[in-house]
Amino acid sequence: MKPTIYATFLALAIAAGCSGYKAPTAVLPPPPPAPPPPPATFTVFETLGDSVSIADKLTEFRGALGGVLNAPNSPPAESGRREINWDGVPAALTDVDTFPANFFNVNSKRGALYSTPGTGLRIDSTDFAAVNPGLAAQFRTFSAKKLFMPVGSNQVNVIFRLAGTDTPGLVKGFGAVFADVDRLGSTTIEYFDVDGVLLATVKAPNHAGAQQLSFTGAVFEAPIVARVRITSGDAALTATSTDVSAGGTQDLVVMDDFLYGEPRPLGPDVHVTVGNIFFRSAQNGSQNPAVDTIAAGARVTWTWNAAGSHSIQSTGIPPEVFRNSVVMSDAGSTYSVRIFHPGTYTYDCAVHGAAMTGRIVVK
Ligand SMILES: [Cu+2]
Repeated sequence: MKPTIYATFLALAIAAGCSGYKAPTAVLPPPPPAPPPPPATFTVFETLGDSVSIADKLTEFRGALGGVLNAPNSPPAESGRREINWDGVPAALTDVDTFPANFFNVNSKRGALYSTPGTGLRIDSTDFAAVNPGLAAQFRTFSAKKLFMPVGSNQVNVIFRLAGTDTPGLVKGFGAVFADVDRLGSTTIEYFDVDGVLLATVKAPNHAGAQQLSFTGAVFEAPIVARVRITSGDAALTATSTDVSAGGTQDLVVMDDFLYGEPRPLGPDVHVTVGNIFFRSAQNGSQNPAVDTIAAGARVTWTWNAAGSHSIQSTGIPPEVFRNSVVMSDAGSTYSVRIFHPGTYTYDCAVHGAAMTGRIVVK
């Protein structure tokens, strides 16, 4: 009867252990292992071909961004998308290395601002033959006839504003058409949240030889992208660069159309008080459970207001989980998370369990 013997020994061991037991005064239970925060989920759209054959994928991408094209200079909208094809840029700002970084939020209001580690931005009507005659046959256009490229760099950042304003915006997705991607990985779009945390990286599909077009883009579940960083090929264009398809060593790539979600404002942060022994919403006073609703990508901050040791412990089922805090006991301690994936996120305190509960609803 092995199980019985086992149980007897166990009972004796517990009894022996408890006989000299004294309640610890300062030792707290170790925090449970933190579950991984839910990844921001997204859908990738990509295709390779000529200006006719890639069009269907762009139509699909537009649908995922939200159908309606909001016209240049129209006020911020609640949904839909914006597009930039460069072709309407005035002649005075074309074929120069000084294209204004704020043109598409000031001159033509579409909520996009650019920056580059290089020395400028260029809208080119010559397929970049004006920069380097050797490139005359290198790049095709998707929408004739202007193309885009930073000057002195292969990288450009796009940050977003509510169209025509200085208010930071977040987009649901972003995609771009690239000309002449020869090498997989030479051309990428990286997506960052409002804190600069990388949410996703997509690689433009490549071809070998023929001067084709590539499209790649990602659409998220909600507007959570504050910045994209585009790496367009291996190197900046120079007067002497030669593409890998023409005997050079570097994959030279330029950009045509940009498509992105309508920039939306970041949802307000919410605050929860951590008391002894309760969680209380600062928004609506609800308590045990404290119940708060946030927009995807917004931040929840818990602030300790009293004595006692408490923690924030996510108690949901993946993917409705977030990273736990450690146990803290000083008044004024804070803990924050951003949650990107819509859903309902329950939590309690690792010290007090079901006596302290809360819930975050992410829309
Ligand atoms: Cu507690």
